[in-house]
Amino acid sequence: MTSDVALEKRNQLIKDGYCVVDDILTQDFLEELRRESDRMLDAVEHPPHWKYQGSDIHVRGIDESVIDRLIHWQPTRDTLEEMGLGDFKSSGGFIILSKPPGGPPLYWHQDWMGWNDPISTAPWPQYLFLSYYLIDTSLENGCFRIIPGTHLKRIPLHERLVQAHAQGGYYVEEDDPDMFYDHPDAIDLPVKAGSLVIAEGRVLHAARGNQSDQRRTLLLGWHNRPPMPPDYWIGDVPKVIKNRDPNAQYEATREPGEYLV
Ligand SMILES: O=C(O)CCC(=O)C(=O)O
Ligand SMILES: [Fe+2]
Repeated sequence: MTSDVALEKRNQLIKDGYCVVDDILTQDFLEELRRESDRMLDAVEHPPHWKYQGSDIHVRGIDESVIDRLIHWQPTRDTLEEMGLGDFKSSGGFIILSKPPGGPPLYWHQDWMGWNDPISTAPWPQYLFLSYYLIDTSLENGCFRIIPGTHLKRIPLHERLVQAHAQGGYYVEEDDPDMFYDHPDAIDLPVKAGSLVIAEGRVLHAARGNQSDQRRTLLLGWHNRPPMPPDYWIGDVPKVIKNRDPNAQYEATREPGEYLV
């Protein structure tokens, strides 16, 4: 990746809350990831609360060598480095999210659990998910959706959403008018198999339903960096971050509070 492209991608991630890097996996590794994720998906019962995510299988690198290789995949590490995001570290695993044929859409949500922490105001990325879709995605088979900029700015929809996943999302109705709202600013993000989607944990995102006859599998890994301005940052640093107590404990919450303006 040229330095111009790397900068452009980072700027898009900062402003919109996502960017896409094409062709990051080799065909061989992609096929291996498909085989291995199919094996793991087929080995477990799918409980009813997986309805909206399709599946939610957390796999650690120390337990599955294929996941360990994905965590350390050199083309991705090189890309992060080129983008100035080399200080992001993997949580140590990936989540297999596989929407079966006929699976419903995933509701609007964000995944940041640290909203009590002043670092939530960071105008730079702090908490990212790296997603590898293992087949081409489209409007028909459950592509990713996002409302750009919502990681930094509150919109009316924030007030109308139930918290995601175990915090409430599991139990919403399939026709919930807010959780599945057709927001005018939402964009669809169909991608090619083997592309990498880098996205903000704080941004509002969702996925379309799968109306195809093939499972739509995604491997999603959480990445974090130290709570301080990155080297590349030349903009303002919020006062609450300058004054942040590094030793304080912040009770986890997925509910955006005073730090989302
Ligand atoms: O299925 C997708 O495309 C996104 C999944 C997701 O955002 C989640 O499970 O939190
Ligand atoms: Fe999510």
